[in-house]
Amino acid sequence: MNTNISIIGVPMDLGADRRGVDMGPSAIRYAGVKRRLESIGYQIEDIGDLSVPTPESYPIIHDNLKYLDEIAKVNEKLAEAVDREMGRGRFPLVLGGDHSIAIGTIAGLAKHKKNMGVIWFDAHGDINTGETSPSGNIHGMSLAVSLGIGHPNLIHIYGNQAKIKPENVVIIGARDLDPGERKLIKQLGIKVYTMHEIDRLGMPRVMEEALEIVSRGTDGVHLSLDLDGLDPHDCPGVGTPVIGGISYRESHLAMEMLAEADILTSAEFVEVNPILDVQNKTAKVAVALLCSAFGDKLL
Ligand code: 4U7
Ligand code: MN
Ligand code: MN
Ligand code: MN
Repeated sequence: MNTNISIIGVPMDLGADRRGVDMGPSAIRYAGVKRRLESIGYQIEDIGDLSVPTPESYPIIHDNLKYLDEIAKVNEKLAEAVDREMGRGRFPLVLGGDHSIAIGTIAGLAKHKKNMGVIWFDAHGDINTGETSPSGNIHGMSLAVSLGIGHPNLIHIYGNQAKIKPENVVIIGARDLDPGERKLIKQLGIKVYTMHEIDRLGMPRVMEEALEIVSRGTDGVHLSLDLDGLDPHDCPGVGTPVIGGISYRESHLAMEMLAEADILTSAEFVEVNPILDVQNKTAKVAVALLCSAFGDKLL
């Protein structure tokens, strides 16, 4: 594993309805991300937060793609930052912010990785488009956009169209998929481990299969971890909680198996909402998971 990590904060909340995820990067820093990663042997450079416009200062122009232009601009800047840190030979660790920032993260990574594997850890598929989305919130569209499906202003961010391929993507933890998302997932043949598969096969088997899929023929693996993939009991501080999620232990096991496979080349932790949280619990879980993903073993 690359031991030089660059932290990039993105206080984005234009992609989600509930305000509060803009404080996510700050909450994760407060939970000790730098200190904890340093204590297990990593060199951390925190490049700070990108600037994100305040929703109150902008009108909503497209009801089915809220804050489209502002989100596109921030993601262009994020892509640039990720590209630059990758170019410096560093591991980009992006802290959100709502999940619309995956658009910029993945676009930046795509400059270096032409056949990247992606683990999308989430209660949701985030594979809506302006046409299928029930909310118009772009944080529910970022996987579709990265696959080259969606509004032209989003899919053309930092390079043309598809940044990743459906056969290199696995979704883990899904339990709230909209009708349009189900259709697209089937059409593209994306491998989804819903809560049903996790209950049935168990997390060890799910991760063995998932790791095989994302590492087969790929030139890197990106982890896009939405904290709402976990059960709201363990992670109450998320914008769109869905009951019946992945447990604290199962999620740690998943991260530990990922660390053992030693394939991770970038990661983002998103959707931490301190306003809805209880004593920064969700940010603390994010940091604990991060340490497991980076190979922390207690003994
Ligand atoms: B998140 C939703 F309708 N699917 O599109 C939508 F249920 O990044 C939720 O995973 C999206 O938190 C959640 O608005 C996006 C909804
Ligand atoms: Mn989600
Ligand atoms: Mn998400
Ligand atoms: Mn969410």
